[in-house]
Amino acid sequence: MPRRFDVAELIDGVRGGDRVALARSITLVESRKPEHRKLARQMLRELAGSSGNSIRLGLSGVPGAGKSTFTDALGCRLIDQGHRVAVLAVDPSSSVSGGSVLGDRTRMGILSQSDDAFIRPSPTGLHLGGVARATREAMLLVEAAGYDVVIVETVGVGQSEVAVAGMVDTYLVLMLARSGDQLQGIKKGILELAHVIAVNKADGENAAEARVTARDLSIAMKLVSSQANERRVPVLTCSALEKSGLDEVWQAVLDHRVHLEKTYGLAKYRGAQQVSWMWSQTEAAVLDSLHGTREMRELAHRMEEAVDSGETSALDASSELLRVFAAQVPSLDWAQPD
Ligand SMILES: Nc1nc2c(ncn2[C@@H]2O[C@H](COP(=O)(O)OP(=O)(O)OP(=O)(O)O)[C@@H](O)[C@H]2O)c(=O)[nH]1
Ligand SMILES: [Mg+2]
Repeated sequence: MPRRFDVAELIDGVRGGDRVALARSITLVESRKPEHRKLARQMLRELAGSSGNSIRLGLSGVPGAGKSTFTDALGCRLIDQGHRVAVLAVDPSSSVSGGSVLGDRTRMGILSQSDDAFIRPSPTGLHLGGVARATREAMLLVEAAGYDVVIVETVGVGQSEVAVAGMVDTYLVLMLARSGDQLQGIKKGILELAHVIAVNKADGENAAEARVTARDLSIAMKLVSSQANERRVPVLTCSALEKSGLDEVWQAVLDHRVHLEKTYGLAKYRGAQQVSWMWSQTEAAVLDSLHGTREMRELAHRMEEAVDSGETSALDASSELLRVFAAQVPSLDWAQPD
């Protein structure tokens, strides 16, 4: 891979829908190198006016729920309707596994061959904060390249779902019939993020059970809902394999957008997401810096021991940490928050 990035060339390429330039511009936003971060910011600033014009859909579900199969089937359908579809992934474990979305490109075999689809696996070698940041920025790039549906896929475990919910307009959760994880999911708060739920694999012998699960989930979702007059989260069934129920799921996604627009406003919703993104980036940077220098780490170690042994009070130690940190602030480099 060449080391140098020509921002002007990348911007032209992205605007012109050139896939190689788009892929390369995403590689640039995935880089943590300070000089690359500077270039990435410059590129994103210049492309800001061209992004935002897409339906941003989050998709999650436990491994094997059928996310890739679903994305393939839905994506092809949307392309037939004239859309251009980008698929991104947030999978912090992919640095270990090697990237599941890339790994199962075969499951998106049809979509990956379309000129109107762009599939990008989760970046590797970054922790969740870095993956989330890179994916957000990649979303802006694919939008600037003219993709008007962006599907951000994530596995149904842990914090990555919260990160994805914070960057999309509509959050779709794929479930399995009788997987026994429905109520657990609710407890974990995963379903609280959902705007649309679909019980997948509603085919063959499984169809009846999927319908029962959907009904049970629908009842359970009413309990999750905190206000009586809140929008009811639709719980549908579909089969990604047989391509049934997909139009209904997509319609529910569009209905949610209409609801969002009417009640809150899409622009305001995205604005609020940006505000919390601003804070999470700022806070993460401060926290990183707090532990970022050798002097701070050594002081932290000493303070921990002193507090632990009762020699110093927690409050005094905290004041000391802050005093030394504050003295370092003017010389810190904040350019690289993750
Ligand atoms: N019967 C049936 N099988 C399905 C359906 N959708 C997916 N599958 C199968 O379920 C298995 C897992 O599907 P994937 O699409 O890879 O699931 P995934 O959620 O992307 O899985 P991970 O990438 O591992 O998280 C595959 O063998 C699919 O063929 C469906 O609607 N019906
Ligand atoms: Mg998959």
